[in-house]
Amino acid sequence: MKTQSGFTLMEMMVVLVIIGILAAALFPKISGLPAQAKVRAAKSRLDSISAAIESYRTTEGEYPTDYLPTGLALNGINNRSEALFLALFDAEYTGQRPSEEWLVNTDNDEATRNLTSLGTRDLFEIGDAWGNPIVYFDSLHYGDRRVTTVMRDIEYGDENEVVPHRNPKTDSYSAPNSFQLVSAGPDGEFGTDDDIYSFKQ
Ligand SMILES: [Ca+2]
Ligand SMILES: [Ca+2]
Repeated sequence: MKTQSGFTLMEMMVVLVIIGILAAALFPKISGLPAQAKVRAAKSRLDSISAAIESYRTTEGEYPTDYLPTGLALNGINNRSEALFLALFDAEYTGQRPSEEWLVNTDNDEATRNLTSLGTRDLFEIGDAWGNPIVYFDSLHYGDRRVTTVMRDIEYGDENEVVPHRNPKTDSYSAPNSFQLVSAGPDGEFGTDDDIYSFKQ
């Protein structure tokens, strides 16, 4: 009886050790990065996408358009983010690209045909560190209407509108001759103080 009980205890200890090892291995992924580190990661992601956009300009002679091609099934949401995705993942484009792991599709839409090198019709957005679409503004269209975005953690149809950033002192557009990338930041909402930009405000 005593031997039986001791053996069970040892089994339990072995199981606990295994659980401990698994927990240690999985913990960083479960807990995620601390908030500050995540903001830094988000900024460096914007830098990386900016570099890809500059690479596109070098290769193609102009910045990617933030207009979707005509003839796609359009839902009017995430358009400018999706246009950037289509440009940088175009099968013909040979320059620098953002990581495929950053792609999200918060409005779950598809193009009427396959337009990218990925072999799928998904109209992806390039997501920020919190899985929300990064909004892209081509300076040619700053004056055009605002863009509507669906955020990851809110119900479909609960829209978040974004406009290009302006210098609060001069009221002129920031990055007037290039482009703007905007992440909604940790709060997942555009137009608040924690928004992250690809340029100096
Ligand atoms: Ca989409
Ligand atoms: Ca925000």
